Amino acid sequence: MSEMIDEIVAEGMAAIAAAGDERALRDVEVEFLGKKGKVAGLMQEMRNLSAEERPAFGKDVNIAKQTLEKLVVAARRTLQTATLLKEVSDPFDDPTLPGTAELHGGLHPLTIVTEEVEEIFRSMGFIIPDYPEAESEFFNFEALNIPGDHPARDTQDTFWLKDGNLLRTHTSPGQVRAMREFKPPFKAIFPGKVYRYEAIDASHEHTFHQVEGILIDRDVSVANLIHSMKVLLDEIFKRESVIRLRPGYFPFVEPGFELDIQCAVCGGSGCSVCKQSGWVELLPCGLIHPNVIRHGGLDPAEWTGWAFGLGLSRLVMMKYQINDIRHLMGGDLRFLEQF
Ligand code: FA5
Repeated sequence: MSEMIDEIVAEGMAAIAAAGDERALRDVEVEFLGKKGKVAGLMQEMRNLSAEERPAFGKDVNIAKQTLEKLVVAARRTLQTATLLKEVSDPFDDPTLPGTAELHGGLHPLTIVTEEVEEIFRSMGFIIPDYPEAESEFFNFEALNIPGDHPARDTQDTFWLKDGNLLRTHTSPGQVRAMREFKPPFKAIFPGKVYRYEAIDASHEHTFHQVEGILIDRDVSVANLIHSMKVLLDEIFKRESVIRLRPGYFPFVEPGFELDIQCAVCGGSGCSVCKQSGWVELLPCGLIHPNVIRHGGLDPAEWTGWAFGLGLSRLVMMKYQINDIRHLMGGDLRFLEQF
């Protein structure tokens, strides 16, 4: 019986010595020391021994097992050292060279400014619902007092979808959706992407971002609207902004205003962003038209409100002094990595 043990130990020692890499060594380990390995097989032989012979045989098998285990550990260490030495002695591999820099993602400037705007409004108690980009003709136009033959439709050339719906041309459809969704009084903003089938240039994109704001309450006044818009712009630009107010026509507000901001890219002297005028159209706004309030399911004799539609893409351009809107959605990493 003890020859059997010696034979297996000799066989195991030879196999361990012959294992050329860690994987081969692992196979040898399993073959001899695994649960169903050769050493475990020796233990099965105990059944054929007398009670007196068993203790000595068990002891010898244990010694054999420990011998092989120690040899496996030593062989593994030798193989690992050899691998390491091979790596460091590679003439093309200089371990003192700096590693490859990791690439880190960053937030898009539109995301940064959207989050800022959301924070300003959230702190003033506004809620921020989300409304669909694929919109119905009813919410995008009719509910906003823009019937099919209205000339205002021409100012917002539309991408129509095959099913008769459209890609929203502005965030204003959310006005009626919000009135139907929330119990007045309430105030809400909804930022998002809008689409217009129009020629693009340094200040016009076919896909751009707006933030709509709406406040519904009793006895809302123009003075309240203008004050709120001023607070908003001062908060966004973190300084007193230079603005001007012009009458503006939008069928869904009455009266309506165009609130322009002095161009921050050129400081008012004229550039491609402001089309050499020194001013950027940024914040159209007005008191919500009674017909729109009615479409929202509210009684205009009781409820009034104001709304604005901030050109978010242009705001980002003002904040970061970007002179061409096409950079924003162009996907050029050299541009985006600057933020
Ligand atoms: C509207 O879209 C109205 N829905 C805004 C509104 C809301 C008025 C609530 C009154 C009350 P307008 O078409 O002017 O209006 O667009 C709003 C803003 O979006 C503009 O002031 C401008 O900053 C921006 N904008 C318009 N067209 C483009 C474009 N092609 N590319 C980038 N920004 C644009």
